[in-house]
Parts: sequence; C-alpha cells; structure tokens
Amino acid sequence: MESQKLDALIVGAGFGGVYQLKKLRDAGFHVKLIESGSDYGGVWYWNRYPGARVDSAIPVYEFSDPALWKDWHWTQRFPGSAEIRAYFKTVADKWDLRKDTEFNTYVNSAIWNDESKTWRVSTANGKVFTTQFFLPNTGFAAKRHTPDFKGIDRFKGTWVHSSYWPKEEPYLKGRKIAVIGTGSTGLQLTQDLAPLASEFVLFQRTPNLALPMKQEEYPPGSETQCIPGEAYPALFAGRAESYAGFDFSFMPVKTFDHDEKERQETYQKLWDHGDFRFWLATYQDMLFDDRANTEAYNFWRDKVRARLDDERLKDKFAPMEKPHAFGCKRVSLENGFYELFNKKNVHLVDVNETPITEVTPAGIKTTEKEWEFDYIVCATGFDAITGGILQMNVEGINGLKLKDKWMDGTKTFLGLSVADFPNMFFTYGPQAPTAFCNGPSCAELQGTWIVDLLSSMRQKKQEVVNASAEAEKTWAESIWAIANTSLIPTTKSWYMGDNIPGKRREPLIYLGGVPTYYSTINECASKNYEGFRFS
Ligand code: N01
Repeated sequence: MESQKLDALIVGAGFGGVYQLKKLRDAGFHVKLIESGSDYGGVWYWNRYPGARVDSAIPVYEFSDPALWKDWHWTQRFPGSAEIRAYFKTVADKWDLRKDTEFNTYVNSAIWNDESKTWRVSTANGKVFTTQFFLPNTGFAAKRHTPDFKGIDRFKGTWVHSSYWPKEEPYLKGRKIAVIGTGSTGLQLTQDLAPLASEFVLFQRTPNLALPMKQEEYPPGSETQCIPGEAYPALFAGRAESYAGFDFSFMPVKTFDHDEKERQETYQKLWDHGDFRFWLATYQDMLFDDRANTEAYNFWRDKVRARLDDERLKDKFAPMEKPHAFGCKRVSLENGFYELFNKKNVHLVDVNETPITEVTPAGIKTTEKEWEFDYIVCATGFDAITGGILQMNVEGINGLKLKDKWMDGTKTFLGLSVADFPNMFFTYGPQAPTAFCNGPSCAELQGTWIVDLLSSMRQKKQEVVNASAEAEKTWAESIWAIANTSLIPTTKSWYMGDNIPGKRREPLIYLGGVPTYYSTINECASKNYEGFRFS
C-alpha cells in the first residue's frame, strides 16, 4: 500500500495536537494531524452530553497566542462544551490547520522500522503513513470505560456512554432517567437531566467531594470578561509557575500555621471564590498531610450537609468520617447539585449498599428493587491516561509492544517518551503532570519542548532519538517516590489506575507540580537532552 511520507504525524486534534501542528509547521516540518472524530476539540469533540462544561475558569483555559485571544470572547466563566468546540473552529481557521488535518482516521497500529528509521502508521480507514516522528496527543480520556453490566444489551430503552452522546439530541423531558457514576461527568449530567426528568436516579459508588463552581455570565458585547487583555500575557506566562498550571497555586503556609479563626476565614475565602481554589490554592500541606486534609474535609462536609434536608443523604454525600482523602480523587465543580436531591423525584442509590445485579429490559435491578427507566447514561469514565496510547497497538524496536513493556509497570522518561520507542513523543500522558495540569498549559509547555527537540535534531542532522533505559528507570522510580510523599496513593481513583478492573495499581501522574516538572524538562534540554541518545 502506498504510504504518505511525513516528517511528523500527530494523532489527536485536542489542545495538544493542534498546538504541535501549528508549531511544527511553522518550524518547517512536513507534518500532518489525524483524528478519529470528524472535527477539532479532542475530549470536547466527544464529550457533548447535556451539561458538559470545563471546570478551569477562563481565560486560563485557552492558548496564549494573542492572534487568538485578542478577538475571542467567552460568554461564561466556565464555558460549555459547544462553546469550546466553537473556539477550536476559530483556532483551526486562524492557524489554517484544516489543510494538514485528516478526520475520521483512527490509528490501528504504529510500528517502528529500525532499518528505515521511520514509523509506519496504519489506520482503520485504510491509510498508511510513513513518518520520522510519531506524536500521540490522545489525551487522558480517549478510551471510554463501560462496566460489564449484565443484561445491558437487552434494555428496551436507550443507553449510552456519556462520551458517545448522540449528535441528534434525544428528547428527555418527562422521561425516567438513570445516571451511573458520580465523577465530573455524572455530576454535570445530573444537574442538567434531573430537572427535566419525571424520575431521576443517580447510582453512586463513591461520593464526589465537589466544590461550588460559581459560574458567571459574560454577555456578548460586554467589554471585559473578568480581567483586561493587557493582563493576559503575564497570566499565561504564570501558568508555568503554578502547581497545576493555573493562575493560582498553593499558599506558602501550612494548615496549622494559622489559628482556628484565621483558618476558617481562609477556607471561607477560597470557598467563596469558586473554581478549584479550595483544592489547589489552599494550604500547601493539604494533599500531603492527613490531619491537614481532614481539616479541609470537615469544612467541606459541614457546608454540604447544610444543603441537604435528608439525614440519609447527608451521610451518603458528605459522611461525618471522610470517605477518602480530600482532593486525592478528581474534585469536580458543581452548580446546585446537592439541592437537587431535596426533590421527591430525584433519588440516590448507593451501589455499595444495594449493588446493581443486572440491567433488565425495563431498567436497572439492584439487590433492593427494580427501577424502570427510559434512558440510562453510563458516566463511568475512561481507561485513563494509558488507555488512549495503548489502544493504538504501538510497537518499538524489535517488535516490542508497548502494552507488553508496560505490563509490569508504566515506564516513561519525563512523561514524554519511552525507551526503545524511538522518535515517539506524547503529551498529557503517563508520568507527566497530566490531570494536575490545566490542559492548554501542558499542551504549550510540553508541546514547545517537543518541537524544540525536533528542531534541534534537524539542525544537528540527527535522525533518531531514544530515551536511555537508565534515565527511564530513574524517572519511573521517582514517580512512586513523589506520589508516596502525598496522600494520593491512599485513595482509589483513576489517578492510580483503580477504576479499571485488572489494571495495575500505580501512580500514573507526576505529582511534583508543573514548576518542578517544567524546570526538570528544561534542564534536560539545556544539558543537550541528557538521558536521550541520538544517532
Ligand atoms: O469519569 P470518572 P468522568 N458501578 O472516572 C463510577 C474529566 N472531566 O467521566 O468513583 C458503579 O471520574 C465511578 O465510581 P468510583 C475530569 O478530569 C472533566 O466523570 O470509581 N459506578 C465514578 O463515580 C474527570 O475526572 C470535566 O467508585 C461505577 C464514575 O463511574 C475525568 O474527565 C467534565 C462503576 C466515573 O467517574 C473523568 O470524568 C467531565 C460501576 N461498575 C470530565 N464503574 C470538566 O472539565 C465506574 N463507576 C468539568
């Protein structure tokens, strides 16, 4: 089969992929972007369920290029998924991306050829690419997870996974609706669907310790949207200085450095601000010290319990004893979520107490009763972080399969590359600050580093780059060591691979924070890319 020959092939048209397409093309590379969806947006292309919206406040959640932000106006502090897709269309037009993008193109395999020193990438629609550099930008949520619910295919109503929402909006008003899962998606769906439904049931396995979003409207035509444009460049530059790539960071104070009064006032201020500040701009020991963590949880718990009428619901959503370390499972932002359960037709089922036994033609059967539904939404998440890259069937030197290499533990160098998988670099993947880094921030920080490396190789006439096994081993070990200083491993979450039956339990994320990560990858570059071998 005739293949398209390229310098670089990017997979995935989310923030990471489109940024690298623009930058590599500007640097003179012959580059192409392929994407399995039919438009730009990445997770925002796929996640179009009712209520889907970002929980990073703008303007931090966008590219720093003034050619983009100068004329762009968001209409909300936390824009919805459709508005983010519209933003991507503007990016595609202004950066002239379409001529180098192929949609509806799903990668079946990517195989390194050690003789030609190229990757051969084959796709489900019969295309073949031969490329010097292979750049997966598949993000952390490319492989959806639907638990194996017995009988689900016999269900007479409609069931969907949240990230595969029908393009033609289903008519849901007055219907009986179930949502399974209480992650960010389950909460957002509940907020939009519970008010429509005649009967609504949320199936919860673990409570989501959600924070108030404090949405704001920025009507079209208004002059500014929270901060003036002159402040943008400093704000974007500051993302590299923030633990999670935002425009805020942890306070340089520990929880018990403050007395009770000052601590409560501090919590209240963070609470009132909305967004992730109560999680990621709070006392610096909150994610690292259990007593500090419990103090934050107790404040959160009392706020939430006060919003619920029913004692049982108080204990289910916000138990007196913390159910897990606060902030060690992805915190979500909510808008009136808890109050919805004060209504008679909105129910919570705790699947630990009354497990789902099967899906029947009429609905969902638990050990307690059978619930009837017209519509079931599985908001059951993703094979996060590693799933997207592994499902592409990647093979490195001597036919080494990535899934075999990672069988006894994920190993990367700098969360960007894998030894014996030469000329392959990914963003927002395993062992990088992924998920603890605002998406566009990491797209730019990691993307720039990758483009600089490729440009440097071209200048030095180097063909192949491969991470050394020793450097990779050291990096992989440091991931556990850093994680063990935090409370993250104490909690079951997709950060640790816990949500997928049979998946290895390990910290999938670099938890040292964006500033340390950024200085580490930059130091590697400044030392002639120490830890990499070139030929
Ligand atoms: O997925 P999740 P998500 N029976 O994995 C439950 C980002 N995001 O789509 O917690 C019953 O978080 C599972 O239970 P448990 C964000 O980073 C961002 O919600 O494992 N329940 C959990 O409650 C987010 O973290 C935005 O015990 C089962 C839920 O399903 C990430 O995407 C919006 C089950 C899955 O939650 C993923 O979020 C949306 C079973 N067999 C998403 N299996 C914004 O920016 C799983 N569950 C706002």
